Amino acid sequence: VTEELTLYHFPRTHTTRVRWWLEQAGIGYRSVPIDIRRREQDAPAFRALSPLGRIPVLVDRGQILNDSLAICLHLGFRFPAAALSPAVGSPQFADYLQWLAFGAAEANQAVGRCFAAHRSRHLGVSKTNEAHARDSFLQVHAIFEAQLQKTPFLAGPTLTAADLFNASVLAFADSFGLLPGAGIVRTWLDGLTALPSYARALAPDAAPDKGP
Ligand SMILES: N[C@@H](CCC(=O)N[C@@H](CS)C(=O)NCC(=O)O)C(=O)O
Repeated sequence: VTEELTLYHFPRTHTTRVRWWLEQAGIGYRSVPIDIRRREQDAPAFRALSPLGRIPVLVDRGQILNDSLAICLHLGFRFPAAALSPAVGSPQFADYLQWLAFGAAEANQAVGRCFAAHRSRHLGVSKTNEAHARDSFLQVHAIFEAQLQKTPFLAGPTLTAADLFNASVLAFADSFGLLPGAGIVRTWLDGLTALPSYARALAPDAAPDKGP
């Protein structure tokens, strides 16, 4: 385990994108589950790390990072040998930044709006709101389809953290039936979620240091 890294996380949240990064790269970390259903994020000690009480948080040699996009970018610079981040300044690096930002903002927001509508269905959310949310997701989905028709991975010929990040968002969309069942996005997502690192990232308390 890399004792320098501590990850505060919980399965099936924004944490997955970060844990997937570490698991795919084979980098050990101290793992601290924060059960947000039990509101463990409200503990003063945790609020000191994340004032809004949000996960994930990564503490790296005392440096606190409390946003999943910032953490993924940081890890790319910190562990270049993991090769999940293209060479800085290359055209692929620009694509990688573009797709990471797209995942953190546009895709995340579209899926989040659909999830909110889905979850409050029984409360009588207006059909118009739900349809609007679905439309914005379908636009985002079409952008992924178009890109993956051009390149095998979002930022070009090789897997990058932009794939893991966006696949986490889309796997969440899939978990409540939002993702279309066919298409190139589905094939790309199925390939990524079949990676052993994905199962490890979702395990209730991944402890890569424990060994067999
Ligand atoms: N910008 C943050 C947002 C993180 C976020 O929304 N985390 C949610 C779980 S997916 C959370 O911690 N919710 C608990 C709360 O807000 O009390 C990131 O992506 O890291």
